[in-house]
Amino acid sequence: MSERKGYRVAVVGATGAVGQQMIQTLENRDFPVSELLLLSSSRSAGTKVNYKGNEITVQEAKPESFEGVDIALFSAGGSVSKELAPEAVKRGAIVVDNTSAFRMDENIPLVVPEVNEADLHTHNGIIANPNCSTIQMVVALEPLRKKFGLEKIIVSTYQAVSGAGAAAVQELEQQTQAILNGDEYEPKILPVKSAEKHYQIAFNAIPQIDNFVDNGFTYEEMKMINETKKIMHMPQLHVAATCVRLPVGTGHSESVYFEIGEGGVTAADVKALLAEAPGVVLQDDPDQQLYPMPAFCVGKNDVFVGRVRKDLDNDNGFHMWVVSDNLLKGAAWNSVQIAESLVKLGLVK
Ligand code: NAP
Ligand code: 3JN
Repeated sequence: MSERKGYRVAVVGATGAVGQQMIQTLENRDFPVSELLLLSSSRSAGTKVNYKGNEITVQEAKPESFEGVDIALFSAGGSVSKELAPEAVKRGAIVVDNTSAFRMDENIPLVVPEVNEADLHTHNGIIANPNCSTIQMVVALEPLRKKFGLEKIIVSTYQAVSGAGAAAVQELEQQTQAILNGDEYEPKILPVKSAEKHYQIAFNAIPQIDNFVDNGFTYEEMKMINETKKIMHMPQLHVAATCVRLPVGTGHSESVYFEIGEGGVTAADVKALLAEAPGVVLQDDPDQQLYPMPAFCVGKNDVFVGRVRKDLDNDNGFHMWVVSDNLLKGAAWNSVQIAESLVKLGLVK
């Protein structure tokens, strides 16, 4: 990285599931931080958080908090981003926003560095970080798109509860314990806290992530569809998604069917490309029962791919299984990686 000595970095949503991972990722990557400002709502202002052996007191996020901040990583929900990200930019900060608030705004780049790092050059102060399910899928598909072209994607997700925040993780743990003990329990968070009905997640699978759009898809599914087209600059790409919540703590899995632009390509060709792809680890050996699983991806920044097969009926069609830590590559690591790219490209003032 070509960089100055350090940047004043703010993490907004510092006490949340994603915010905590952002702080840990800044530390693990040894990101050049001269000062770290941790922001949350008034509820957890005053909480102490450890960073590189020092205790930092969390403060309430306000417009003035961003005076002198160089880089602000936002992960406190869309309404907070809509209100405070422009305030941060007004004060000279560059914002990496992990919410859906600006993702589909045509003036705001939506970036996964392995796919479209160059889009960072077009930023006007805010860069959007895609949805976790989108990120891991496009990292695995991009090398194939580049070499063979890409025409169609049909994806089914198997998503971990940590994607729905710290309260959802607690709900899975407490409900599992209650069911094993034969105790009463009342689901309150999943599938969507604000929805009318809540369902048991322990020992279950819920085919609803976020609320429903009036076309029968959910918002999570529409995020995967629209964000993929924007990141790949392919408005004509055919994409369909079904998103399902599973009783897994961390690590989203995806079954991805895709059709490339040419015939005659073999599964071995696809695996050879994935073995060399940036950010991808190929784990694919049926003879050795080698394939990615979420429990073994937790804490890792990579996207793990396995079960690569050629479709039996379509010469252009392939299937693969894609797993990643949704809080890292899906959120915190992709955001910090964007910040690293901004520094590398000389785009931070
Ligand atoms: P979480 O565990 O519930 O944490 C929410 C965080 O936001 C907490 O730090 C909370 O502070 C803070 N917050 C809430 N209201 C605030 C306000 N008015 N002002 C300032 N801070 C406020 O949620 P999470 O799982 O970390 O997710 C946070 C957000 O990240 C989500 O809403 C979503 O937009 C985004 N996200 C993105 C992805 C992705 O796919 N890229 C994945 C998950 C989440 P307190 O402790 O004070 O309440
Ligand atoms: O449920 C998941 O696994 C991912 C959830 C992401 C999420 C949760 C609440 C609000 C988002 C997101 O990043 O798309 C948002 C949002 O910002 O819309």
